[in-house]
Amino acid sequence: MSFASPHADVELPDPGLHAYLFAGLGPAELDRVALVSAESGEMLTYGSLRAGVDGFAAELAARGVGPGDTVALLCPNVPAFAVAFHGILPAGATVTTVNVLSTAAETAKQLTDSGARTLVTVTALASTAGEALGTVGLDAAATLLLDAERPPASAPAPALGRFDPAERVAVLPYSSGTTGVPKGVMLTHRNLVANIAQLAPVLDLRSDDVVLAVLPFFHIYGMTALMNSTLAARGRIVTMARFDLPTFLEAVQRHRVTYLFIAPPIAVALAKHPLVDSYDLTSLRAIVSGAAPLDEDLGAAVAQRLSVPVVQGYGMTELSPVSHLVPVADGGAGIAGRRAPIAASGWPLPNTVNKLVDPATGAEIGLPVDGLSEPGELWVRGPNVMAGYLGNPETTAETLDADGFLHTGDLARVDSTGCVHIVDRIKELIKYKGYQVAPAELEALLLTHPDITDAAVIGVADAEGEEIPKAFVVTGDPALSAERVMEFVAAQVAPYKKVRAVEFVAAIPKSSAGKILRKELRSNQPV
Ligand code: 4UV
Repeated sequence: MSFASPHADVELPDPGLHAYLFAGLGPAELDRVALVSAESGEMLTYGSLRAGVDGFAAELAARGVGPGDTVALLCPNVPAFAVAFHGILPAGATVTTVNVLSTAAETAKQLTDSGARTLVTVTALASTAGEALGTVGLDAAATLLLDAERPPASAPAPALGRFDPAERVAVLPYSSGTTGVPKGVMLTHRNLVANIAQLAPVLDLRSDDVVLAVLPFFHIYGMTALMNSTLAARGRIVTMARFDLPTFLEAVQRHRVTYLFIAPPIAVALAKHPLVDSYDLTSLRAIVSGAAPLDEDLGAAVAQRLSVPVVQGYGMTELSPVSHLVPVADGGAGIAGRRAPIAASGWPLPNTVNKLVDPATGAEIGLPVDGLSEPGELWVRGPNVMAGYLGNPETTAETLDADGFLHTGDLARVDSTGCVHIVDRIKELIKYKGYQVAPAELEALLLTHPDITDAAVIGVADAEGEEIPKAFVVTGDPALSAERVMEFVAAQVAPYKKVRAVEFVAAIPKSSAGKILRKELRSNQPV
């Protein structure tokens, strides 16, 4: 039995993302601040943002970039990110956002897979960008530098021919999904616009809100929830290029921030760090946590210390990304008189339908009369479900079924009102501080070590309960130490992908088809 969102459907806007956000800007909105950097104070009004976006689109068009092309964006959270991101779309192209922590080799891999021939970046990342371009046979001419000093160009945007927002891919973020290495997730203009519209009544962002944007815009959470939803509401975004607690607290105080989007590691700092008491954080009215499970006691400690409601949202790159949220309106008061516990991920967003399916039997699990249901895999259908994985029809078919349901690979329980509690992950994916780590990528890398004959990687909890990647390694060399294995990986991957624990084993448990039996590895871990 499927269950629908308890919210009334919202109207799904027709236009592409650029027109949806910028076409209706009224004269009174042009002088409002859209983005301001917490670090440099650099600022863009809605008027200068739109002018910059149009000028950037014109510049790309003059370089020959147009429909069918993909442009890579390697940029931290600075106001110019929005200029580049939204400038690529009216040029008719697709944006593939690259994690700023990526090594040159990882960036090159994404350039190759996505087919991007142009890379937009900032001076600070130009050397990684240059190395990556060199690897794929492109030279510096393929780079477009976005500098704070660069005045927004004032050229009019290129005339965009008619296009179908439900067909044209707007962004191509990378996600490993339920299995394997990272893949390009094709999100259309319609997907992104729909998710902003579905979120609007539930997020309750207003034009007088000030949102602190420390979660990266290159990840779909930052892109849709922080950047695009705030722009749609005509609110103000305070950008932070990286998390550091004093700058974060100072920014909340100085900019009178009202709304925070966080991932659980930031909740730990807000609940526990003594520095929090030294700042005036009374401007805050809402905190949304997502990207990984938030512990009930931890969330409650943040809510109590800051006197601000803390609610969870649940999302996945393949869902543009949000499918569930505890409504922020009414201070998280809930639905149908039911206040969700902080540990709950919330109710399905408007215009979506869910199913809960027993992964062993395929049987559907219905809503319980009271309490929580049995656990099942969460399936989601709605206008925010991706078009598919780029160049990967088989994996697309395994994830997205013929009825339009996306199989999330997450195990959930649900209450009688349809409020979802994520209880476990049945897919391979590991989350380190909210960042995706694909075991298949680390396993392939470990196998390139001359002394490693077999390897498997799973997520385990460290002493603080934080999920970390752990490698199981088979070697014939008794001198190979855990440290050497960790150093070998660390030298070749972005820091969040490091292997942080190693166990030497005689053999990796595998099925008769040669698939790693991760469940078996997991069940041998101390809890
Ligand atoms: O693909 P991804 O990296 O995507 C995300 C997106 C999270 C968002 C986005 C917007 C929001 O407003 C919001 O609240 C959350 O993380 O990783 C997808 C996987 O991350 C885990 C789960 O395993 C997904 O399949 N995950 C995401 N949110 C939660 C979560 C959560 N609230 N609780 C437990 N696991």
